[in-house]
Amino acid sequence: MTREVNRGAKSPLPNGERDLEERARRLFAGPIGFLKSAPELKFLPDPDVPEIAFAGRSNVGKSSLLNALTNRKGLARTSNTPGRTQELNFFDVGEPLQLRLVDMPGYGFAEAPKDLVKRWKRLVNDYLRGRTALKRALVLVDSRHGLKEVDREMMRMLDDAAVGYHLVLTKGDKVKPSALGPLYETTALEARKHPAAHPAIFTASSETGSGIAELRTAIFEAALA
Ligand SMILES: Nc1nc2c(ncn2[C@@H]2O[C@H](COP(=O)(O)OP(=O)(O)O)[C@@H](O)[C@H]2O)c(=O)[nH]1
Ligand SMILES: [Mg+2]
Repeated sequence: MTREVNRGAKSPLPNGERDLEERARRLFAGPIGFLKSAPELKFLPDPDVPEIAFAGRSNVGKSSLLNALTNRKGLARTSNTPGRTQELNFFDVGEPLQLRLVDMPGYGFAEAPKDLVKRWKRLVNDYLRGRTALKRALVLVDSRHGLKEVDREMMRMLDDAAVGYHLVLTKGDKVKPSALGPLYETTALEARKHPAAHPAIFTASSETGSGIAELRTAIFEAALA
């Protein structure tokens, strides 16, 4: 269990898990490329490999995390213009293809027109409910803010669609180490109330790279192990 309380401490891993971590590292160091954007379900790629989806409020650090995980600067666009992308973005990982990362449109941006929110909900809900290739989701939560009502709504959507997910506390470098522990505890406590939430939650920083290797391993494990 202590391994799951990922606060940057190095705990010795059993051999099998070190092997997983190394395989994950190698996969993410290899070929990765943008496949396509799907503004509607009919544009989804064939569900021929496992998918891992990323969700989170706009500006939570989703694009930065995708770039950090894949060790590439410009793979996912990082921007300060929240709520502009309204598509599911697919990234192919591995050659031959092993898995897909799916960047879901951000939510919770202020002043979103009602019909845009409706469209977002329909697209995301339909994807979550109908996608057998979807193996797990990561719900990103800004360490400075903790869980917000919009995040809980996302968690309920995943619960209802029976898609297992991990919470990931992002921008860990932005909060004091002394604040990260209590934040971890309250977030984990709340995760326990959600049937599809995995008890292991992660902390990460795309800035310092802390927690990134552990996340890669979790993604690898969820998709391929
Ligand atoms: N300090 C710090 N800033 C981050 C981190 N991740 C993202 N950011 C910043 O937060 C802002 C939003 O990031 P972005 O990845 O575009 O968020 P997205 O809207 O969720 O895709 C940008 O200014 C990033 O540089 C992090 O781990 N640490
Ligand atoms: Mg983004």
